[in-house]
Amino acid sequence: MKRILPASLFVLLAALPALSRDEAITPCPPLPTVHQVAWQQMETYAFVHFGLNTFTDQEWGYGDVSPEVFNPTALDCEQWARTFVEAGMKGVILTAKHHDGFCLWPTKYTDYSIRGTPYLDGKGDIVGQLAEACRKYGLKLGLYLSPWDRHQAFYGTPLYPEYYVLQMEELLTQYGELFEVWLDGANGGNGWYGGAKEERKIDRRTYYNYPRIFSLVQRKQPQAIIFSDGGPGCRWVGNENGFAGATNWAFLHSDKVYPGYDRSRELTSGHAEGDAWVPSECDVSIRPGWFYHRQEDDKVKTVDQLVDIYYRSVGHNGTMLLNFPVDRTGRIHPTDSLRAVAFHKRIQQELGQNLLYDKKKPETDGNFDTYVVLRTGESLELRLPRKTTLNRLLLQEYIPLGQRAKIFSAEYFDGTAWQTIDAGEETTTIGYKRILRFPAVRTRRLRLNVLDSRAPVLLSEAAAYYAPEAKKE
Ligand code: FUL
Repeated sequence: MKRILPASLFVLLAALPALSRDEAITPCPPLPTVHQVAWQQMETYAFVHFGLNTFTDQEWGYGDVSPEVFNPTALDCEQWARTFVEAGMKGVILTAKHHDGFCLWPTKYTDYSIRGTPYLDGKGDIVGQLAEACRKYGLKLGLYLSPWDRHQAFYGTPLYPEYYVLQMEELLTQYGELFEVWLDGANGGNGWYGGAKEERKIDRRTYYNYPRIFSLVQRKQPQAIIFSDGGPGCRWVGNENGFAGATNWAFLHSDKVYPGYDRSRELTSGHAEGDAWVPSECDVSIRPGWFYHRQEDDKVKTVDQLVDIYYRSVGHNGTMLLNFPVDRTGRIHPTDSLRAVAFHKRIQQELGQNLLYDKKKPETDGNFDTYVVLRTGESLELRLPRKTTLNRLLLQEYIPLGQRAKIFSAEYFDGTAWQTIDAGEETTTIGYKRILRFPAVRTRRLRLNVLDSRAPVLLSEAAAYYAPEAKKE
């Protein structure tokens, strides 16, 4: 075991030819970009599904609904932004266009947009309004542009990918900085298609010319993370419940997964031997549906459910993308916003104070950039100032140099012997963040054992907490 302080200094020293590079800090590929690390550190951010479906009570509009139905009476993007900030979220991704093809911004390329609605006499721009609210409240903005379009007559022909790339360019150039671009995997099938009302099949791998889309995003918004089933920036986690696997690699085999990939179960844990850094994003809606339905007003997820999702997304080396179905007034329903804020308060209570905090030790100083090096077979003892009751253990690897831990165990000393902490799930990967929940133990000593790893583990943070028993709602 070796203590390293601080990581950035060592990287600098390692670059000097006179000094031999420390074996432990040799990067272990695949590696994230600086943008992927910054994205992962956001941890939780919001999703908004809003559009014609909101007014027709649908989840997947067919593409035939008149924009006239879209008329929110009290639309307020600042109310959304305030809710997200109070819920501890760092950004928001909006469905600029869902599968029905309706556009929430005044695109030049179709009339099937906000311009055709009674809202502000067709002069509105909801992407623009949200971008402004985000700037005001310090949130990052991301946009969802559905590849599948059930409205356009030319969907399925060579023209549509040209239309799609032009729309993408509008979104990438008119609304300031974007942190994420969301490319949904659902596509091809029946739709209105300009009145043809038929089934259209496309080749999900080749039809949209994704390499061109990716390089456009890269050119116009180099910091934006591209989401799809297979990345390249981040990947779908393989379910819409918000859960990543306890074993969760930030890697994929780059040539294998593409938008619309149907072996989704692989995405829950990633590919242990993958060659590309494509971390998981866990998307889930605060209600059963993605769009607003009044009959779901009493089906908003409870604080307990949201907290569980947090531990199984952020606590499983993923990010948590929580969807808010904006209602017909154009606001987030009060039940949803109160729940989200209460969820954040609970997480702050549970993970508020690191009982191991010691500013002299790189693994407990609260600084992500300092770490301790642990080789396979090595252990790290973590001492508490006094006998303390604990039921959470949080671990972080210094991922800029790779994800390394393959199997670990955590133990506590009961006064006589070391006992294994039983988190009720496998203790395999750590990654950017791993949080174990376990029945309370009372101890002065904890121990982390690295049982197998791809390279020495760079343990950036270890934190222990006592989360008070949650009251049932
Ligand atoms: C899915 C879509 O089909 C849903 O409507 C929703 O947008 C969800 C986030 O992704 O693939």
